[in-house]
This record gives sequence, structure tokens and C-alpha cells, in this order.
Amino acid sequence: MERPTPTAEEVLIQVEAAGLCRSDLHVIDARPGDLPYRIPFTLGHEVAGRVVERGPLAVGPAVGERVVVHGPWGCGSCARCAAGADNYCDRRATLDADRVGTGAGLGRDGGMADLMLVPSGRLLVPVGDLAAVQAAPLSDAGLTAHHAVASVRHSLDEGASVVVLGIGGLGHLAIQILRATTAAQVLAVDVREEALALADECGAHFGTLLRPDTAAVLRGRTDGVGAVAVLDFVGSRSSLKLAVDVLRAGGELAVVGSGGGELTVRKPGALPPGTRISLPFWGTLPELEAVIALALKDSLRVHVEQFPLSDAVEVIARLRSGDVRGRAVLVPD
Ligand code: FEH
Ligand code: ZN
Ligand code: ZN
Repeated sequence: MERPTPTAEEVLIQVEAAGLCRSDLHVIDARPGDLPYRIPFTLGHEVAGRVVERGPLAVGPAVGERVVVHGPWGCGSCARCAAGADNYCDRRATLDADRVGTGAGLGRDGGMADLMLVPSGRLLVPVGDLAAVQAAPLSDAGLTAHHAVASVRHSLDEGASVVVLGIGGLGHLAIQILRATTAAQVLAVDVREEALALADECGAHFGTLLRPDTAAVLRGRTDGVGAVAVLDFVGSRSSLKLAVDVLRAGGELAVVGSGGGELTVRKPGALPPGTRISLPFWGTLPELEAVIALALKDSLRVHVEQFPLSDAVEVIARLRSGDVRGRAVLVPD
């Protein structure tokens, strides 16, 4: 690729690490035209690096600063973007219609590369001496997990129990964020023994495999009342059914995973009375700053499997087959 030249407010960063996300698989597998992106473009929406050149109108970190990129790129001027909530940009539909891309590695050239152009320095967060392979996953996996916890935090009073479904790149960080910022009892569920071992390392109070009696097992850990919140990082038919079966009345379900599952919302119906459902997406710039701050005070550690960028195709295959523990991160050769 040609070396990009930053103009106006743009900033060029030397990529030091780019995380691989399940959403990358959805982008790769999408039928032409399914996504609002012009192809080809470079993947990588979970990026850390160093500022190497700034356009004449650039703001934010200076040349030489090590940063992480806020990956959802909105219009930059609506009320949501002005507050750093590009993930909920008010003009998303227009941006999609114009096929200008929704962010780094999502219709715009991303960080599975040596260099990457960022539209504005406002999208960069300094990471101090945090290792790049730790910082990069925090910009998506960490930020999305933090945003999901924030969506249910108001329910997490003393004695509350939270179920975390899916202990992968996001789930293992959600466990750590819950333990670092709430007093909730954290109950972890996955289909792989090694994921439960990771849950335990991250501080889950209890972990169990997904089985026919898992709902009863989890209710048993809540004195029968159920979990006041469920964070579903899988989003499959079976994970959503388990969520409904373990939710306490008046509880919160945050569906983060894009596993293709569906829920019927009807009264009367299967959902407990008072259930609140959210579909949190990525996170805001202020939340990314909070996530980096948690990591800098050693309250958040990403379990990383690091690979050279040149092995990207093989690593994508490993992620697809469930053969990645924690988060896969690619480092330019
Ligand atoms: C990115 C783009 C589209 C859908 C979902 C995602 C998430 O990976 C962002 O956290
Ligand atoms: Zn992602
Ligand atoms: Zn906007």
C-alpha cells in the first residue's frame, strides 16, 4: 500500500498492534452489497500505534505519542459524535447510504497494516506505557465489554448476581470489569472447559458449562431469585434461552454477541415481568479513556494470543474454528 498522507485534520499512525474480532469474520463472509462498504479495504478495527504525521489542522496527540484508536467513526459533528458517542452517530444512516464506511477496518482502511490514516486526532486516546498488544484489544473488546457493563450497572446493587455468557475476547474482560467496578457475584457460562478456566483466572465467582440444567444450577447460586443482569456475548438461540431462564423479574439483558439468536417480546410471554433488554454497540470515547485508565492501574488485563500480521489468514481460520484463547492480536512484521 502507498504511504497515506494526512490532510486537514487527519492523523497518520504507525500501527503497533491490531486485534482480530468476530465481526471481522462477519465482514469477510458478507455477500457483496450486504454491508454499506466499498470493497476492497484493509480490515482491523481494534488498533494501537504511534502518531507519525499530522495534517495541518490536526488536534489531539502529538507526533511520537503512543495511542489507541476509537474505532467507530461517525460524522464527527452531530450531538452524539460531539460527545464522543460515534458508536451511536445520529447520521449513521446517511453515512451508510454514502458507503463512506463506519470506521477503521469497516469500509475504511484499518489497522491490519503498517500505517493507518485516522480522520481526526479526536479519535485517539494516549496509552502511556501500556503495551500495544494490550491496548489494541481494549479499543473494541474492552470498550464493548465496558459499555455492556455500563448498560446494566444501575441494577448491580449489593448481593446482585450477573451472568456472563461466552468467555471469549469480550467475556473475559467483562468479568474483570465487573470485579473491578462492582460488588456483584459474577457467574460465567461457556461451552469450553478452557474458557471456564479463563473465567476463573479473571475472577468469576463461579463457572459452569452450558448444559440442560445450567439455568437451575445458576438459580441455585442466586438463592433461587435469578440473576439481576445477563451479559450475552454469544447472542445465539441457546444463549438467549438460557438468559431468559435465569433472569430475575425486573432484570436486565444486554445482548452483545451477534450469534443470530432471536427473542420474542410479547405480553404475556416467556420474558420475566419488568425485563429490560439492551443491544449495546461498541462504546464511547470517554468510556475508552476509562478502559485505558483501568488497564494502566492494572485492573484490566487482556489474555492475548499474539501473531505476526503475515499470519493473518491462518489466524482468521483459527478464530473461525474457536481455536483462540482470549483475543488474537496481529503485530506488523
Ligand atoms: C463492528 C462493526 C460492525 C458490527 C460489530 C462491530 C463490533 O465488533 C464492534 O465492537
Ligand atoms: Zn469488533
Ligand atoms: Zn455523528
